[in-house]
Amino acid sequence: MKHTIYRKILLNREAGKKMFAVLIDPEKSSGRNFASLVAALKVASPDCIFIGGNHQLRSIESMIEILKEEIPSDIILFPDNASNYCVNADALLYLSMISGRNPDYLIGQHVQSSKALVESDMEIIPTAYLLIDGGKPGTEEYISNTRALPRDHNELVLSTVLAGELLGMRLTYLEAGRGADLPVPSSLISYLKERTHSPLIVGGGIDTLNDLSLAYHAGADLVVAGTVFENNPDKIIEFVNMVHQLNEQKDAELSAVSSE
Ligand code: 1GP
Repeated sequence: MKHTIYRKILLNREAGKKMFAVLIDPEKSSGRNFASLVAALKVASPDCIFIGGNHQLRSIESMIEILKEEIPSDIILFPDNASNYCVNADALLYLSMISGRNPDYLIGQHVQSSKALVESDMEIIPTAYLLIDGGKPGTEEYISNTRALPRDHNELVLSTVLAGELLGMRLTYLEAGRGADLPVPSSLISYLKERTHSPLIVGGGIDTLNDLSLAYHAGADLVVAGTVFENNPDKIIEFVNMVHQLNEQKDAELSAVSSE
């Protein structure tokens, strides 16, 4: 089993470097939309592209082929159900929705896809997926038939993340929901950062550079954004530049410390 991308995430976290992913929903990114998305991604490539959607998708194979040819980002599948994957991506987040109690999203979907995934060449990354109340009922709740965790109950979220870690999940994904009104609170991110070990992915409702900066400063290792780019792909460039700036600052701090 490969661990290349997971290792990259760990190494970046150890070096204090932040990572950024653009979420592409294939249903909303066809034709001209996709072409302008690719054009922006070529100017400023994020660390990863997440491919995911809430519904049954058309074939995403050719979309992945184009992305792989055009940009250097890792292509990671972020599937919403067992049949929602194709094997030419670099990795797949093997999500277990541990914020909910729907067995289908805890293990059922996994049993359906496990054999094919083991036979594929993709890196499979066991990921604890937690829906956090994003200020409005999200599609994720509706589709999974689960309820999001309250955004102000830090201890409950912590117990859930720790349970995921004890079960062997390598990454923790805090999801406020696609197009959420409110991103995951930075106070919750920092609370978890101090008390957990797995790299933290944060997504949902991150629409501004300020949202992005708050998530990183609170302790997010990898931030995911999608909706904000749907009508304005050029914004990707601003977001990626900001991550580069933060990482350059970190490098400068480290070299200042080592030359003391
Ligand atoms: C990824 O669902 C999010 O975790 C993406 O949310 O579309 O609101 O950026 P947005």
